[in-house]
Order: sequence, then C-alpha cells, then structure tokens
Amino acid sequence: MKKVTIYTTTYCGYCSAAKKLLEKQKLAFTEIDVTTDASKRTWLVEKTGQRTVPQIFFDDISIGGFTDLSEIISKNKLLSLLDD
Ligand SMILES: N[C@@H](CCC(=O)N[C@@H](CS)C(=O)NCC(=O)O)C(=O)O
Repeated sequence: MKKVTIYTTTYCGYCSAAKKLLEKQKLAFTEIDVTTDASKRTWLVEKTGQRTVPQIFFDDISIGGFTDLSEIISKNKLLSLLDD
C-alpha cells in the first residue's frame, strides 16, 4: 500500500476537510505543514503545478487537493490508486 502524505498550511479549510476525509476512509497519513517553509512550497508548486494547499501524494505521485481526493473516493478509485 502506498504511503499517503498531505502538505498543509494552518488556517486552511480545505486542508482540514481533506484530513477529515482521509480519517473517514481510515487511512493513516503523514502531514507536512508548509506554512513557514517557503522552499518546500516552491518545491510543491514545481512538483504539482498547483499553488494551493492541501496537496496530497500517494508515495511520490501527486493526486491533487481536496476536490481531487473527493472525486477519487466518489468514483471508488481510492484502493486501486493506493495499491502497490
Ligand atoms: N480545489 C482546491 C482548493 C484549495 C484551496 O483553495 N486552498 C486554499 C487554502 S484553504 C489556498 O491554497 N489558497 C491559495 C493560497 O493560500 O496560496 C482543493 O480542493 O484542494
């Protein structure tokens, strides 16, 4: 099973919503708070092409933010995407 990592900032409603969604799916995840980490945020933009948070990864694969995660779950694609 791939590891789930979520990059967040404080006071970010979409970040809280995404974490709740992961918890609801009973998925363990690592949270990396990039609020004060400018170089990590630059890396995230380069890696994902997106400037918003949250950004969620399954191993090193960028799957997007809250909306993308919701869509993956509603289309029942979560387990296949997490499968190694
Ligand atoms: N569609 C995105 C929206 C995410 C979003 O708008 N996040 C806000 C923070 S809650 C953001 O990053 N705003 C721009 C910024 O802070 O630079 C998602 O579902 O994750």
